[in-house]
Amino acid sequence: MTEAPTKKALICGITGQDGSYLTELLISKGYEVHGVIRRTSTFNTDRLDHIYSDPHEKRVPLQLHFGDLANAARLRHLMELIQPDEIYNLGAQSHVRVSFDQAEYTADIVATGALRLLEAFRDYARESGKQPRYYQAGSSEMFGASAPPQNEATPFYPRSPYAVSKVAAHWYGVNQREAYGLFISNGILFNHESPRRGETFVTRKITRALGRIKLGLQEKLYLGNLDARRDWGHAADYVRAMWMMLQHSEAGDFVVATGGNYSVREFLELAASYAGVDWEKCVEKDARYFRPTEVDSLQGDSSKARRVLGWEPEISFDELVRSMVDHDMELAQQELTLVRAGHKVAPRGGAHG
Ligand code: NAP
Ligand code: F7E
Repeated sequence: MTEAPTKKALICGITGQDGSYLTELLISKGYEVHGVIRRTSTFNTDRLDHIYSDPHEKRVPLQLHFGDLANAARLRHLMELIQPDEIYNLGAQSHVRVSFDQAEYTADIVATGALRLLEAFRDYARESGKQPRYYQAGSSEMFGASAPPQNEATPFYPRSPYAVSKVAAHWYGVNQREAYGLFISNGILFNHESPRRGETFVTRKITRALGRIKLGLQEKLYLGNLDARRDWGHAADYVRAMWMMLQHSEAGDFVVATGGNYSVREFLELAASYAGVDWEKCVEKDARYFRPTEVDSLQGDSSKARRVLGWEPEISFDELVRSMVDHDMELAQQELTLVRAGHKVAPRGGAHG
């Protein structure tokens, strides 16, 4: 019996939260995974270090290539070189607050960058004669001011340069699907978090600070709007939905969400009670973390993904919060050990977090 050829995936945005979980999932399914990484002056592969092996070894399941969504020629070259069966575009300047300060850059990477990758994909599909499949990482931010619950029929009403750029990327994908008959699926994913979440997104900022406050490494946690409401799921569940979209017989657009709806304050209360910290004594408001236009409430209706793909989340909100607090308590413990040994540790929370 002949073995099925190994599937190849190309992931743009592999060093991010979702990129690392998706890589684990694809390798567990026997894929050869290729990732696009940006050249940086310090290592940016922390989230992949546990998966990565020496490229000099024979048949390594993960290979990394320098590239950037700003560089069309390189994206095209990588596609021709790797000949992937599946392409996942997770690359983005993904911070909503930062997108107000760096609107043009955000549009260049999130909107035009998606177009660059899609055009490389179209030409690769045509020239290779293969039928590759493409996933575009869309966001619930595209719904913005549209009232919850939001599903595939809800009008987009973006409220930030990031969200406007994601809407453009979404429609570039739809247009290429219709114009050229390509397999391009858009995920419309609601917020998803994990212990690997970037530290300037609110959930991780909270759990990271609670660990440090509990162990006396930090006194205050500065936050913005505590009344915003989000539908928070776990990233490991959400990358499975991405993969399922590309295994389905037809391409389409899919909302991925838990259906829950909690305020930032509720997340904070739950995390703080689990961590054993009195949050009212240490949390202060800081105007710099408010957005010029806010997205007040997101709650996804993912009945299409559940019905058509058979997807459903496996990790509850409670489990998500606990796993993040546990992880960050452990990190704070490691920092405390360093401090006691006389090392200086950097304060957390960025200028725009
Ligand atoms: P993330 O942690 O911020 O990761 C973003 C990834 O994009 C990183 O690998 C980053 O590389 C890469 N990137 C940034 N600029 C790039 C460029 N110019 N060229 C190529 N790659 C670039 O985001 P995430 O949470 O994993 O989210 C993955 C995708 O889903 C993003 O497109 C995000 O906008 C979207 N999304 C996220 C959520 C969510 O709740 N997490 C929800 C809906 C949609 P560096 O490591 O070098 O910075
Ligand atoms: O903010 C409020 C803030 O930055 C959530 C990205 O992955 O999910 C993410 O975007 C809420 C907002 O995520 C702070 O105003 C209060 O209402 O964690 P966040 P986000 O903006 O929802 C979507 C789906 C994406 O696609 C994005 O890529 O929390 N908030 N105080 C704060 N937010 C931050 N960051 N920091 C604060 O101090």
